[in-house]
Amino acid sequence: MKDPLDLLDTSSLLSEEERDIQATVARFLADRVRPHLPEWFENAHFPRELAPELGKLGLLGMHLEGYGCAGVGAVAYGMACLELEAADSGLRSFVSVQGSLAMYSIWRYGSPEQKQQWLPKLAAGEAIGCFGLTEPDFGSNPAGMRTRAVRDGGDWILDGTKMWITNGGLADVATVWAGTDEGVRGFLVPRGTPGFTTHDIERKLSLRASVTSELILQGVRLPESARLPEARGLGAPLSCLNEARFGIMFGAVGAARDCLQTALAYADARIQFDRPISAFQLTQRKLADMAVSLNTAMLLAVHLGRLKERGRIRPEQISVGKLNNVREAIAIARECRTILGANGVSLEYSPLRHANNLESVLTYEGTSEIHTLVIGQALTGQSAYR
Ligand code: TGC
Ligand code: FAD
Repeated sequence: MKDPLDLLDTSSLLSEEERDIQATVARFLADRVRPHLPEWFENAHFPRELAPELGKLGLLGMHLEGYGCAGVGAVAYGMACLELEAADSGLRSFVSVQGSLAMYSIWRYGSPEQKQQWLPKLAAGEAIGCFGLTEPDFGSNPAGMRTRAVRDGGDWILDGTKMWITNGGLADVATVWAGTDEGVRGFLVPRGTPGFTTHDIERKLSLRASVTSELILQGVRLPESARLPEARGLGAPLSCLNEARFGIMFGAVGAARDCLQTALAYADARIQFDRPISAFQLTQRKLADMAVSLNTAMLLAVHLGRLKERGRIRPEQISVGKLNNVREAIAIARECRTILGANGVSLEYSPLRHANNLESVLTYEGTSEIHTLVIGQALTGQSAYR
């Protein structure tokens, strides 16, 4: 059946394989996840047992080649993110952090032994990874990080704190970025390493169905074999962010689509002044404006996905996608909430849950201000961060 929200037939831009992947993910979520989302959100619960199921579906590190990863194209990966975030941003975040940050950092910068040790388990969801870049005093400006790694004979000693780390409290292995005398370096810190503890952040109003933690490193001794040998400088963690930001650009479209589907159905069923509220011009204006934004966000995502598949995407183009699509998605989620009236503030309906989640998405992986400045720098040649 034709989807009325796909005004521009954007689905015709997808291959059969991409549509199949999208449909498989959507079916899994409908059966296994959607019925539980309000409860998970309310109880601030991420079901760890989902990890092997996501692994079995091939969703963990799905755009990476080898080591049990599915090796699909960028748009197929994006469509999986879209469906995951149509359910809940917390779920997409789990998959993004596992595949695009934790696994990608090892896949791109790890030694053959590190790849063999971690990637197959992470791809299967038998192990969970996290990625620690942000610190309490350094979020948008990771160059200032205080976490230090100092050589001690053949070993390294790490000290510092990472903050707001998705999957931190669940992770079997953390990719931790630290300053050294030679610049920023990455380290793999297994759970249980003496001196390494995590502390989950509570009372979040956003991304509640996701674990977010503080990582504390106090005199953590690691062998040289725990260092990611190919990662040199801040460019290494920033290159991992490109991967995750790419998935978010598609994910945000999914959250927006779910809100708009909910609002459209509600507007059709809800009668006021003896008419469905969908028959009022003011409601139709909201719906039409949102459908235009949704479709243009989707076009942008697919276009950038095709550039990525050709190996031609640039960081500032990913910033355009992340900035636009998250900004549009949060505006859509809030507007849909208004169409639901009082029911819009209930967890029985998804728009306000999505809007609250998107507050985090607007901030993490580079705030909207940082992406604006990335684009500004690409336009003018001038860096305005400092
Ligand atoms: P700058 O001097 O511009 O760059 C330092 C080096 O990095 C290179 N570089 C990049 N390389 C690859 N991809 C990119 N996007 C890159 N951006 C910069 C650059 O060429 C340079 O290389 P080299 O060889 O010359 O040393 O760095 P800066 O200190 O001026 O900062 C630039 C800025 C502000 C854009 C950057 O710091 C930034 O992106 N800040 C935002 C931080 C951020 O996004 N943190 C996210 C943490 S992870 C997370 O939020 C996970 S959320 C959970 C989920 O994903 O679901
Ligand atoms: P700040 O950098 O302090 O920014 C505060 C405000 O100042 C923002 O509006 C910002 O745009 C603005 N600002 C900062 N600098 C400038 C400037 N130069 N010009 C104009 N405005 C500026 N991090 C990880 O490393 N790993 C994770 O897995 C992870 N998961 C997260 C999960 C959640 C739920 C959240 C909320 C965050 C997560 N983060 C993670 C952290 C996230 O990346 C940071 O929150 C983000 O980079 C912003 O940093 P900050 O919160 O310290 O804000």
